[in-house]
Amino acid sequence: MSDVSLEGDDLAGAVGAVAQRVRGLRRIAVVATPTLETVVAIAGAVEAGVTVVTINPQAGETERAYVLQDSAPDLILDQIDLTARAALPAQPAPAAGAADLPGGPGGDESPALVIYTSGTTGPPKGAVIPRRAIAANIDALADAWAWTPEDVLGHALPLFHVHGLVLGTLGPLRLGSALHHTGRFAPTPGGTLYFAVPTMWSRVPEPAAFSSARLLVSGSAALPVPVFERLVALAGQRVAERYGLTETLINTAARADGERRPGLVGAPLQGVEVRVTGTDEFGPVEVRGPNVFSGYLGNPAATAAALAPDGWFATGDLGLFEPDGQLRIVGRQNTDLIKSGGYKIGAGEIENALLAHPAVAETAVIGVPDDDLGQRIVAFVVPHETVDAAVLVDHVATTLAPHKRPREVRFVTSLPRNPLGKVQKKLLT
Ligand code: MCA
Ligand code: AMP
Repeated sequence: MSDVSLEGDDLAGAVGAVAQRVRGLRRIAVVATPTLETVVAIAGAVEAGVTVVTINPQAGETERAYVLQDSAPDLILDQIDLTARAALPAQPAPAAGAADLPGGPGGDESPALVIYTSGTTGPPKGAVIPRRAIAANIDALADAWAWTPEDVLGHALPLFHVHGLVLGTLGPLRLGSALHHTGRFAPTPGGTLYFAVPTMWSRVPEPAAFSSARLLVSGSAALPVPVFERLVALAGQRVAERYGLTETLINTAARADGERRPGLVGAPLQGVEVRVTGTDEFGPVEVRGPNVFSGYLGNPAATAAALAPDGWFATGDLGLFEPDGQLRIVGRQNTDLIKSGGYKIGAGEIENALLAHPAVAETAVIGVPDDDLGQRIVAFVVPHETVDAAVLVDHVATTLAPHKRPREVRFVTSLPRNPLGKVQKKLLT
């Protein structure tokens, strides 16, 4: 891919042109390829107060159809070509009733983004992220990381999730710093600040190339201690970890001017409350603050299950506070949520996809520890008929998305079940 860039008045002009075209719409879906077009399209919609539903450009038919049906956008921007203005409506329809979303267009409580995130069972849920959460979170991160317009941020993150979109794109746009999206993760000329998931930090071939950066940040999954230490030894850099969720954006972060210790994800950001409940040494982590989402789109039951009326959000993570006030994440309450390469993937969603294949009689999906991905997806399958593992892997990759595909399929004659017939995943190895 050749280098393309946009800055200053040209950037503002392109964003303003999109804003003008979409203003008045209720929500649009953007197929968020990692391109400048996506940045301009999303920024334009945000400027116009139009909600953006992000779609993974690699989403398969089933996943994409589900997201579009669930979110019912007024317009889908796919393969956006900014020169082809025909892709955008000349006179957008007036806003339809947005009864399912709180707040008026452009107001602080109004929804800026709907980002789909996996649950343990069934299809993903659309997390509704209001404008105030994005603004508050970026400003709190600017404080934690001394992030200024002089920074040059480098990353290679996908643009349909919080990490690459809210932190990695809206962050520089709000704070006025440069962003270099590098395609594949690599150092960039003048780079002062880098964001990446642990898999990317672990794969860096020449860590020394990052030695001139001001701050390296890792998040979306736990950074293994050996990866932290390798960057200390070979780049002279202590990576700053931060901890977040799609529903809460970022909750805690190691500070640029603070101690950065391996295995710790820092202290709560400005304005964010974090508590560990229960009486054990570690317990469920809960979060409250302006960073917390409004709810799941059209799913009040799921919202009520996670977000209490007094504003505390149950993250599903288990953690403890160290004596110095930094949080340590020690695991998750539900092992049916898998983190692979920084993506959250629900075991149930993959099981449902596999069960839709005619050769699959029964299946159980688990995450197993993996040096490269953190966890890798393994599917245990009881087949009806002979089938190649590769066919099933491809089936998941093409109906859902490639990152949700099992990295391994193990054929078995039966699944271990308890007397009530529930699969005992702990016995699967
Ligand atoms: C492989 N490929 C396939 C198949 N096999 N395509 C179709 N069918 C198949 N059977 C393709 C893939 O699409 C990909 O293509 C290429 O082969 C390599 O695949 P894969 O091995 O999956 O990719 P990878 O190199 O292992 O990716 C590792 C990665 C990626 C780059 C670290 O996992 C990644 O981008 N992770 C970021 C996740 C993230 O942003 N999470 C933030 C969530 P191609 O090369 O063309 O793509 S937000 C969050 O968690 C909270 C808020 C937080 O705290 O941040
Ligand atoms: P997602 O829903 O994709 O936004 O993933 C959120 C989950 O990622 C959290 O609930 C955590 O389990 C995990 N996570 C994010 N950042 C970290 C981190 N620095 N250390 C450990 N786990 C993390």
